[in-house]
Amino acid sequence: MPPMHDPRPGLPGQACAARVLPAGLFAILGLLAACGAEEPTAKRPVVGFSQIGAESAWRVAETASIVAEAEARGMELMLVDAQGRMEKQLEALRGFVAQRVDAVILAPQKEQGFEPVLKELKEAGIPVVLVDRGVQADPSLYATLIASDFVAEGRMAALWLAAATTGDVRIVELEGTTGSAPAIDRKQGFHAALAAHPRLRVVRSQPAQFALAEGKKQMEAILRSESEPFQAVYAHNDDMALGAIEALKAAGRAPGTDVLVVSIDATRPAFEAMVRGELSAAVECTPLLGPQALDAVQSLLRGERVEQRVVVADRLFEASQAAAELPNRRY
Ligand code: GZL
Repeated sequence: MPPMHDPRPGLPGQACAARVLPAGLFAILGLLAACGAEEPTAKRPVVGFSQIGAESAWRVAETASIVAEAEARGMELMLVDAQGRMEKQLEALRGFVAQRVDAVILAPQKEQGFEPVLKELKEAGIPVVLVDRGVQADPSLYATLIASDFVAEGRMAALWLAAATTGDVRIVELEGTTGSAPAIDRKQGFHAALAAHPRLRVVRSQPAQFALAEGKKQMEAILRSESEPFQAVYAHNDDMALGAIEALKAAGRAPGTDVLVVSIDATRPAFEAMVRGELSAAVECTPLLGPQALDAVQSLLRGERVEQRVVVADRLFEASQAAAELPNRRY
């Protein structure tokens, strides 16, 4: 029986085990023979995935992408959701060491605090693929970082705001999770770009942890306390922007019209807000990192080297493009 070709990348041994086997023992034996008498119980690779939580639509989409891709490639994924608690991520990673998983995918909540456990994973010979956020640690402790360039995202948001406005612009900034790579870098990129546009000035900057409810709460507090009007909101992600939009509307402001709102992620809810004219622009930061993450895992399990840094490309969408683009959105 000619071996069926499995188009999905996989380990040679795994190609057999991951294939969809036709019914009937004979077919299975024939297939195994074609794979060179593979053990019928060829071990599927076990991958530990330490995920931050489900704080935003982006995060939920990232988890779904990685889970779906592991499944499609016949790999066993142990997903541990830390529910936004850093200590639970560290606990999960030490659990992966104890269970001797074959590889780890990590979305690190903050930049600081992961180096000790990354050393333990390295000592255990377990390769680590970082996705979506970086860490302050010796780069030899992880195989690769697959993430967007958050500094560039912040710069794109600032340059768009400069091009979309004239005269003085007072800006309110809603920051992502304190200490996280995207919050640090999106702030840095935005403020560095503003240096060339002194008429644009950030007058308030508040952390809102990438969460819609917190974005709304912080904006309500700012609207109560800010004596002078502001003309723009820069949110480090869509969820906080959408929360701020709710607060602005409740206060009688017209988000997208008398106060421009620019955010990052470009999730489907952001496109829907742009179609409504409430969100002015969104910088895309794709969460669909499953294929690249599992490519890296499979390369590492084959003993191959991988790029230390994979930069995921981003682009900005304006409200005028939203209706045409919305049907294409996959998260
Ligand atoms: C970016 C990611 C950020 C998103 C937020 O890679 O870490 O975390 O921008 C998410 O929506 O909560």
